Amino acid sequence: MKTDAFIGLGSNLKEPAAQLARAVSELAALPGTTLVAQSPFYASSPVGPQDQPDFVNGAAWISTALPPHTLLDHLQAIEHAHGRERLRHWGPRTLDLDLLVFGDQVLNDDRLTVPHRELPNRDFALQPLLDLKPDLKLPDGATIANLRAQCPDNRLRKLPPRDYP
Ligand code: A4P
Ligand code: MG
Repeated sequence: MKTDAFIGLGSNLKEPAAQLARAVSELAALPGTTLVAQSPFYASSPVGPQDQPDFVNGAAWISTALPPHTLLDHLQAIEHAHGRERLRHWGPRTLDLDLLVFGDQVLNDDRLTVPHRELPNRDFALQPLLDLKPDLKLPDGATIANLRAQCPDNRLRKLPPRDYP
């Protein structure tokens, strides 16, 4: 059985939009997984430390037979392959892949909190989800559209398609 999952993508180092584009192809190539759609990419002001470049953010909708913790292993392996180092909480990074939503599952353990705990506070994650699936709901019934309307504004700027090397 396959589950619809939504992955948030973020980067603010080393040609961020190209990092995201590559990551989408890598997600599409995961075992037991197909890419349903990818969102437009957005430039966004950093949340957290302000002494870092703007981010590029987007999201991918996948359909996967992988269980959530195995999917997280793969997300972390992809981050690692992009040269991701964990230097500073909410600091600059070449690639951040967050499991935003995994079907209607609610997970809370030492490796995974799903839906992602910061999702309601982040327009740069909510807007791409809204682009992908305007009627998407969280397991508690909250609609992405309502969360997006209530969320702090982070100066999102939609990037033209394929605006990367
Ligand atoms: N983890 C728990 N739940 C999840 C989940 N749903 N998806 C655990 C992915 N990982 C999850 O993450 C730390 C641990 O979270 C992982 O080991 C995993 O087991 P990390 O990626 O190693 O560390 P981090 O990214 O520095 O911390 P955190 O809290 O995940 O940061 P965020 O939430 O990813 O935020 N501003 C803009 N404009 N755009 C951004 O994309 N991103 C961040 C990072 C800050 N500011 C930003 C952006
Ligand atoms: Mg993260």
